Amino acid sequence: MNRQYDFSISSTQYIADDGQLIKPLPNTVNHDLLLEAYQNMVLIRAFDQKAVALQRTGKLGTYPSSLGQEAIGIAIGLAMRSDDVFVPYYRDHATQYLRGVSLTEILQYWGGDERGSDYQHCKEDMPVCVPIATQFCHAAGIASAFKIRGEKRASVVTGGDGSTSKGDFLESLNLSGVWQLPMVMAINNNQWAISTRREVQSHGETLAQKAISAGIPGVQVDGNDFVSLYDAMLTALNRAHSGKGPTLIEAVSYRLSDHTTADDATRYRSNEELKKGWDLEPVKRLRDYLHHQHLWDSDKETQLQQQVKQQVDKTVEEYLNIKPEPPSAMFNHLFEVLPVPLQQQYQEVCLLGGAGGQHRE
Ligand SMILES: Cc1ncc(C[n+]2csc(CCOP(=O)(O)OP(=O)(O)O)c2C)c(N)n1
Repeated sequence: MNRQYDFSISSTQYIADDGQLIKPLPNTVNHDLLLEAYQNMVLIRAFDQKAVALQRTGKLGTYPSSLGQEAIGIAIGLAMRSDDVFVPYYRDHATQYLRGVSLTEILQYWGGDERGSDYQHCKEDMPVCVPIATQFCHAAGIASAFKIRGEKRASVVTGGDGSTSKGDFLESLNLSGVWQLPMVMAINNNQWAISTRREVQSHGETLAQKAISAGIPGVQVDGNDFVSLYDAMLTALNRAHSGKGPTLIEAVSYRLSDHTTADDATRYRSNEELKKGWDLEPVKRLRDYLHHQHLWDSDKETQLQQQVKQQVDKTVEEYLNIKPEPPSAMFNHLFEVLPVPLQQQYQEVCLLGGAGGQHRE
């Protein structure tokens, strides 16, 4: 036998399912950070619940819930530096919010108004990506630009377990290794890609091991444990910022919601499995930990819930008060110069809903 290579994938968890500490907190994490993380996780959960309710009453378009992935979103958002660039997929409301995208903008986007992607802050972050895995190519491009310009910044890109089967993901992963790009790829392995189970998605034991083929570090963390993910993100970002190249992080979580509001997950998964998912969920886990440490109590929780409700209600009011653009606006957001085959459609839409044109014909 010639030369042999041995590989292993590490898997990290600090806070157990019952909120007890398994090992001492890493020195990147303190209690103030955990309180900040918890409060943001509660806010995003309340926002998410309201967004689903808005869709159900016809006031929002199809919406992908982030229920169960709050720890991932908040950890990424808190770990990133403001001059890094975030390249999100469609379940990343939490990170987007921490990056400076307002909750109103998030509702606006999912309400079908492209102005929701014209962020008033964090102008360099990318809009939500709905085509699966294309965002990895965008992130690789952005990271290449940072490298060529000698800027000590990183691109951070997210995707689901399903996205790791796509060529765009694998090509970007490979390129990130060859060019040693300052890039962090965080996979939200929430066990399902619509109705396709994780086991059907890949025969590999982990998704993190895909990093091995690209010659870059790949780690698996408990995606319901804020601490594990935050620490892994900081390590990966430090690597990227100091020119040491990319990292692939697989965060193991569970999608507690339907895939989107257009889906009915009861058609393909059992109640028992969902119940198990709820036993592992991230918000309760961090709250239990904070209780065990005497950092949280029921009065603080009641106060937080009231605060969060007010913030979400205000967001919804703002969103519902936005004057819609005419239907023709969808052409303007896509094209600077309208392609000839679409010109007739544009004229027809203008007749139906009034013009809103900015483009040159
Ligand atoms: C290129 C492309 N193919 C197919 C789809 C349809 N589609 C939307 S979501 C989805 C599953 C994605 O699952 P995963 O990557 O695991 O992310 P999750 O939604 O579970 O967070 C698919 C196939 C799409 N949006 N884009």
